[in-house]
Amino acid sequence: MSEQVRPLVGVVMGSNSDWDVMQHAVNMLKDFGVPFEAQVLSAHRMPDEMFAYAQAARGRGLRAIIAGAGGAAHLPGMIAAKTIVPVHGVPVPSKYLRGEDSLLSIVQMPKGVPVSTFAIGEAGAANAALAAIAILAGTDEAMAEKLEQFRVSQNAAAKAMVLPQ
Ligand code: RP5
Repeated sequence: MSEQVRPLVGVVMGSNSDWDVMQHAVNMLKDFGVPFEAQVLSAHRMPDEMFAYAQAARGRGLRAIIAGAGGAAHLPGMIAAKTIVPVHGVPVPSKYLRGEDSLLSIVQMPKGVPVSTFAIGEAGAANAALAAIAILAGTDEAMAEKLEQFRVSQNAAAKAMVLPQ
């Protein structure tokens, strides 16, 4: 899956079983009109392809990479090891440990190779996209304005919340 123009954000995930969660990152990028690409890139099943993707990322113009994986979630850290493009890690809920294994695998990067780690699941995926958008907003005033408006709309929605009587 990819947009027509040159992608600025790469979304990768360890399996198509991660899609239910990772689609929330893709949907947010679409909402903001961010050119992106999305694909399966498995750390343990596609290690050579993973390194090739990471090594080419900066030269291809990617400004951020969102990497989601579950279980022993090596993908974000191993991509980060091979590129200076900011990597946003999304812990995908796992079958047996509910994603706590994914979270700890991603968040506990040793000093020197950062991975920005987000919440387990859908909120993490959406927020990883918002963080990527914030990076783009640093040099794109129109994107910055969209992000400001997004916050304004959330403020209005929260103020309009009504509790049961
Ligand atoms: C990880 O293993 C993937 O990121 C996924 O969360 C998990 C299970 O993968 P499948 O067995 O569903 O392909 O690599």
